Amino acid sequence: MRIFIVILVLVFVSKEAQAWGFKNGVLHNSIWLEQAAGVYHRESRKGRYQLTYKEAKAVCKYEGGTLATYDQLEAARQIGFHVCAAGWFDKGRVGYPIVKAGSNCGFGKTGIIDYGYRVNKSERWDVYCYNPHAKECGGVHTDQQKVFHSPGYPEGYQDEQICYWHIRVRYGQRIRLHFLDFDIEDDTACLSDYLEIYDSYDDVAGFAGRFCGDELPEDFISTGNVMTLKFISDASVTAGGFQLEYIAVDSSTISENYTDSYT
Ligand SMILES: [Ca+2]
Repeated sequence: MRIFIVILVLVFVSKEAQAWGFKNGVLHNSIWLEQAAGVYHRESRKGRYQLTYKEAKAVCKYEGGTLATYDQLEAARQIGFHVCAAGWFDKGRVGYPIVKAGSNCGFGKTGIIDYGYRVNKSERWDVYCYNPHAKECGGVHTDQQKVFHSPGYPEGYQDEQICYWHIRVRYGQRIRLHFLDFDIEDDTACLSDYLEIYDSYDDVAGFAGRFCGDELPEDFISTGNVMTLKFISDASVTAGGFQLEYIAVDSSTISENYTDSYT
């Protein structure tokens, strides 16, 4: 019986690891930003390998960037940009940057793993964009505790922002979110600008709330060790933005009493 349970746990853990897409110590998910020297990797919101060349170009353009060139991708790789996912880059070429050789990625080689110029531009891959002036927006947080804020804070945020913050703490811990300041363009359904919380590693599952206006949202505690925050602003009217703090807490310490004493 005990062995049975151990096997169940192992199956669960390995499934979790797959869902997270860890490869060679680098995490890959549509919206986990990895950026270096202005180069970053993007998946379609639908998942991995869903972008045609035309769509890939549109993804970069939408964010004010362009497709990365081979040289830009290589420059990023030289400072540690390592992604185990093939994406379009400039001139219809496909490949990915590998820093550390691994048997399950990049055929054991390092460098730009180059699939060459694709004849069929309807093939579906990810994309590598280049935007050295990308607005500071989103990121991956793995610290035990951190304060972060909307872009430009305490100045107001800008129009047309799309930010994702991913918080990941140690396995077995949970994340407690505490808002310090909050001011987002107000409308009744939060359709214009909003901050969303997802009790999940992406914004597909685990929706936990959408917020706008200037009322501080209540503290939120994740059920697992990951959380995603998504901030969107539309084309007009901005506001002061927000600042928040998260702290990693051990699951066992969370109780009603804890909640009371923290606030
Ligand atoms: Ca707005």
